Amino acid sequence: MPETAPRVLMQSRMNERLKARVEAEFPVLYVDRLDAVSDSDASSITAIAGWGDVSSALIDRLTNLKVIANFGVGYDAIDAGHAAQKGVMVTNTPDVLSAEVADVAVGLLLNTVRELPRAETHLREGNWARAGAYPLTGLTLRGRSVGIYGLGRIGMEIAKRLAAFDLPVSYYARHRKDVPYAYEASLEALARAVDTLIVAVPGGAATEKSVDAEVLRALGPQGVLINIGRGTVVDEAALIDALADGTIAAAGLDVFANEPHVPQALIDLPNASLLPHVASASVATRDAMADLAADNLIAWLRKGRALTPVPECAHLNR
Ligand code: 8YV
Repeated sequence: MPETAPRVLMQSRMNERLKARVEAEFPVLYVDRLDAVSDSDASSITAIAGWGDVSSALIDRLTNLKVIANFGVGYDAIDAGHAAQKGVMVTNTPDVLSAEVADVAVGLLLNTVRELPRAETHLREGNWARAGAYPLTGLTLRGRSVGIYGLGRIGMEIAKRLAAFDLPVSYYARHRKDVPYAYEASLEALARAVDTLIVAVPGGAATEKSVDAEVLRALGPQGVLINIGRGTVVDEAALIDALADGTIAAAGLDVFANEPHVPQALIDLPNASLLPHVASASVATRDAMADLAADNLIAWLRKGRALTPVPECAHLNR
């Protein structure tokens, strides 16, 4: 049987550079959602680029699929285990965004404890001249001890930055690492040991709602939660309760359980600092992510070798 000619499936709302890079090499079929691909088109698709849910059912429908080049480091929306079983390569974009995301994690922490966005609103709305200085913030970064949940590439970059802020850092991850930071054997133990918890783990079943009511209680009334990982990691309902009743002091969130929908209860809380999933969203970093996703896709389709396969698929590399 002749090889199916490459044809790439992509969501139409996608990074322009990634679109341009892929279009320069292969025909592209744009869809609103990946699972909206019609049965008649399904067998012509050899690659998926960008992001979107890729379930085992979708992988099975795309009978000639060879590669899924994810535009992002987190690939919890893709059933990579199923892809690997079927010999379908999955790639992601590690490293190129780590420093950018870590910068935003620290910025979000400062925004949360020092209320910088609210202070700016105070100025912009004329309240400084009219009503006087912005109130002193009840919280400060000084004297805090920080726990990082997930010490991968992004977690390490965050830890490096916090050291420059003279803050003690400890961590919890599945495995202890050879790093100069204190290790706690469980997430709850980490929350108990610190007053500032930064979530930098991937999403997916293994971490779903792992930051729950008990972990928030362990963090305590001076506690600050920062999440730049995935919204699914935090039990959002428990967090809303904890912020409302003083179980913890404040939270800074760049990611949410059901993006782009953010619960109104969270928006209404004055002690929540909220960003619309922007940690990697600079032109320079998104360009680097687009190039790495495109290079992965091209390398796999043309040479059978991916640059940054996800661990589940690393063995497929020639
Ligand atoms: C992007 C991300 O927002 O890399 C990730 O896992 O969450 C972000 O950098 C996402 O990939 C959408 O483009």
